[in-house]
Amino acid sequence: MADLNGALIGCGFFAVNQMHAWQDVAGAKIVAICDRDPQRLKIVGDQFGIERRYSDAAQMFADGGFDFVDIATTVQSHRALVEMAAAHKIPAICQKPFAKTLDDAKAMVKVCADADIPLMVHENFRWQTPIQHVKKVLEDGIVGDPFWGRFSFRSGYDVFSGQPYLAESERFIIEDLGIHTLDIARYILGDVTQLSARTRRINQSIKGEDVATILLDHGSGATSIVDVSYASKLSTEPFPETLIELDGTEGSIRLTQGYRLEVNGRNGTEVSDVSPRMLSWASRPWHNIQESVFAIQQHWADCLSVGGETSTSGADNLKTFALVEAAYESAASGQAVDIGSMLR
Ligand code: NAD
Ligand code: 89V
Repeated sequence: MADLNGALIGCGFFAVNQMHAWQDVAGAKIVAICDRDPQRLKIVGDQFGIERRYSDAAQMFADGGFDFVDIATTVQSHRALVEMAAAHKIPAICQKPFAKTLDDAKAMVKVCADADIPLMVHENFRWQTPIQHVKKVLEDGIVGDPFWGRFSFRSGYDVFSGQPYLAESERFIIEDLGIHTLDIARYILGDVTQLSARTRRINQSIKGEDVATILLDHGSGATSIVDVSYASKLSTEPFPETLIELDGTEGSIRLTQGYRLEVNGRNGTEVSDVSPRMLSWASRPWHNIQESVFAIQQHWADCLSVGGETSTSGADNLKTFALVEAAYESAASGQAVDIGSMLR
């Protein structure tokens, strides 16, 4: 079967990972790129040998010649670009955060459903190798039914040098990073019915919150904590590892720093190394994220060629995005927030 041809919009900091990953994906390749910043367009075009270059996404869609679009811009442009893709009936991948508001996200899902095109959110953290291992242990029933969990990302990494816009946003850690951790909590323990959140801003030179603690009630009856921080000064910097604790009716799982997985279950205690692969273009400490970028893009190419909904479809991501909105609402009001009513 011929390769799927893709176009990528937004040639910034993170798109370089996406472009590398597309080179490794079987069955898809990028044939056109777009960025309104001519310098970024040239850097990425030259690095990856892409001849078709656009400063205007509307012009690129009008010219066509591609089977899907990968939207790698920051959130402000997501709705307009997804709507443009739907208008041209082009299947779309959209980076996280999916939208500025839940209402925008719902509208984006609807416009793609109405146009009958697949829409996937580039929510890659659940595709990380260690997270996939945890999911498999649960699915194999080794620890029984999980009734409690903790999903933790605590770091002192300077995320602002690579992504300076993060220091300027009124909403920071929940919208940018907690969104991944909340998605992992949903992926592992199922959908959430209610949550409560508390936030803090420790780093006074940024605008948004950099610490959040979120208590989740899952529909399964499990309870979990999602805690995220960019203000944690640790002896060994764990960025960008998500650490997981799960207690089940028959055992427990601990994913600890250094990609160490300890499973205490029906077969006794087993410890394994679940480190991500170091792809040829990857670099530490980002290799965990970089491998998941390849994995989610391969998943997209596979689903697009044979059909079937992606794991992080737009519709699925509404349920993660609602948790982000709810966390801000709860932190502001001090009250628990019901998730079901937000999704109706
Ligand atoms: P960036 O600012 O470095 O890059 C964005 C690029 O998009 C810029 O070059 C800008 O000129 C271009 N752009 C913006 N609007 C445009 C438009 N309408 N048309 C054409 N070009 C446009 O941002 P970044 O750090 O690369 O982040 C991009 C997205 O990726 C963000 O949503 C961010 O949250 C997400 N991200 C995801 C991960 C992950 O692991 N999933 C990691 C980092 C960043
Ligand atoms: O995923 C992200 O958007 C990134 C990072 C992992 C560094 O938080 O900002």
